This record gives sequence, C-alpha cells and structure tokens, in this order.
Amino acid sequence: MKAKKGTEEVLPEDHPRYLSLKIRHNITKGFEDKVVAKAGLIAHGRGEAFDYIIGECTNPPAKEAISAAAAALLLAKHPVISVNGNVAALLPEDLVKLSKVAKAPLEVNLFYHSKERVTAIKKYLTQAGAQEILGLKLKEQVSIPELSSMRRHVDPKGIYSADVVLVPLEDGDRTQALKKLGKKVIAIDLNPLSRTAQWADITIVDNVVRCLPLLIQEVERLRGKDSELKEILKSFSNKKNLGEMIEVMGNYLRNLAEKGIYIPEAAAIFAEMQEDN
Ligand code: PTJ
Repeated sequence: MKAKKGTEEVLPEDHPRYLSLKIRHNITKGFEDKVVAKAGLIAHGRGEAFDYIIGECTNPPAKEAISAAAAALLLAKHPVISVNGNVAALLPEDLVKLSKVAKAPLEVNLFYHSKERVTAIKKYLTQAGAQEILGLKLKEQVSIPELSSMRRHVDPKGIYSADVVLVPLEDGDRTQALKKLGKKVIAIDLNPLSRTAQWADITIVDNVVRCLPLLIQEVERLRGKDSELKEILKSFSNKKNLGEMIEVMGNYLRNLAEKGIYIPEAAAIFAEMQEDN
C-alpha cells in the first residue's frame, strides 16, 4: 500500500504508530478527494478498534479463510470484486492486481452513491492501472429487488450475473441480498460479529490492507491446482472460522489482562506467541 501524497510532511517514519497513521492518512485523503464517504471515516475507526484486539496481524484462522477465498475465486465461473470508497482509497493498486490475477472485474458499488464519488473512485482505479471498471453509469445498471439501498443498482455484466462476489468491508444488508440471489459471498471484515461477517460464505477477519496482498499471493499459488481448491472449500466452515477468530480476540485480551502488556508491544508479542503455537 502506497502512502498518498503529503504523508511524509505530517508523519515521521519513526512514529511508533506510523503504519496505522499512514493508513488513516490515506482514508482522510480519500475523503478530501470525494472517494470516501463521511461514514467511511467512522467505519475505519471501528475497523481500527477491532484490529487492536486481533493483535494487528493476520491470524491463522484468517490465513485459512484467505486460502478458501482464493479457492472460491479460482473455481468461480464469473467472479466479481465489489469496490466501495474505503477500499478504493486504501488499496487501488492491489484491487487492480487482484482483478487481473483472479480474472474478476472491478465493479463500483456504493452505499452513499453520488455521481461525484463514482467519478472520483474511477480516477483512483484508473491511475492504479484499471482498464475496465463496471458500475459507472447508473442508467446502465439493473436493480435487484432484494435490496432497497443504492447498492441495489448493479451491473448486468458484473454483480448481477456473478456467481462469486468479493465484498471488502461494508454494511450488512447486501450480503444477505446477494445470498438470496444464489451468489457465493466472500467478505473481508475486521468485525466478526457484523451481519456481513455472519452471513458471508467465507469471511476473512483481517484488515483489508494486510489481507488483499496475501489474497493475491494465494490466488497465484493455487492457480491450476483444481483438486486442492475443491478440498480447501470442502473443509472450510465459516461458522467455525468466525468462532476461532472470536477466540483469538478473547485469548489476546486475556493475555493483556494477565501480563499487563500494552499495545503496540503486545502486537509483536502476540505474533510471536502465534508462531510458537
Ligand atoms: O463507499 P460506500 O458509500 O459504499 O460506503 C462504505 C462504508 C464502509 C461507509 C459502508 O459500507 C458502511 O457504512 O459500512 P459499515 O456498516 O460501517 O461497516 C464497515 C465494516 O468494515 C465494519 O464492520 C468495520 O469493522 C469494517 N472495517 C473497517 N475498516 C476495515 C474493516 N474491515 C477490514 N479492513 C479495514 N481496513
């Protein structure tokens, strides 16, 4: 993830929270550029809080969910990546890369829809190298009756005809609607308790910033290994995986309470603890 222009002026690289502040800067810059919705700033803060209590690292259950997500994308006939303001601001280059390796088009689909925001997101994605972007013209979209929010407008060549949809961090009702339409949903959400996390077929409880690069690697690693892909999907249970992530949170907090270690040192210790297990 590249830092947006201006980061170096405000953020000293030796700041103990440099990475987290750099990510936050990209979100606020995205807001100034009309890419991120006002509510996207709130969503980001909620994500930061959950990230603290998973140790700000990609935990083993999340790694397992990343493999399942890669398998689902590779086995899909028509996978699509849904793009909202937050993910466009944080990772435009990785979205384009994932779209290429998974052969899954990018579709802009916004809760707080406006023409201005769609244009701003298109600019970010195009600058990152995107060639085809779906969901740009409202009048060319079709409406899915299962949803009443602006997310109901979907591209006939994209989400409407997709069999697998990747929805990075978002509000809850759409996953349920997509499932009613018979689609497989992969969600990335730091909150394992959210409706999206609970409804999705595969939920990766991790920060999208860490997760997307790993997902790209995993798609590349697993490509062509069809029997392994089917096996990975067969043995994956989202309910079990979410339970394991909630347990990770509990163990992390317990460890903090017992040992009195505070973030960010705790994150490093936690990562070590997991490597030992
Ligand atoms: O760009 P739009 O108009 O489509 O709107 C996008 C937002 C995110 C504003 C909209 O979908 C929304 O309001 O979402 P919620 O209901 O706030 O849910 C966002 C979820 O993403 C929460 O569960 C957060 O914990 C989670 N989240 C936030 N940042 C991250 C994250 N999950 C993974 N990685 C993050 N960086």
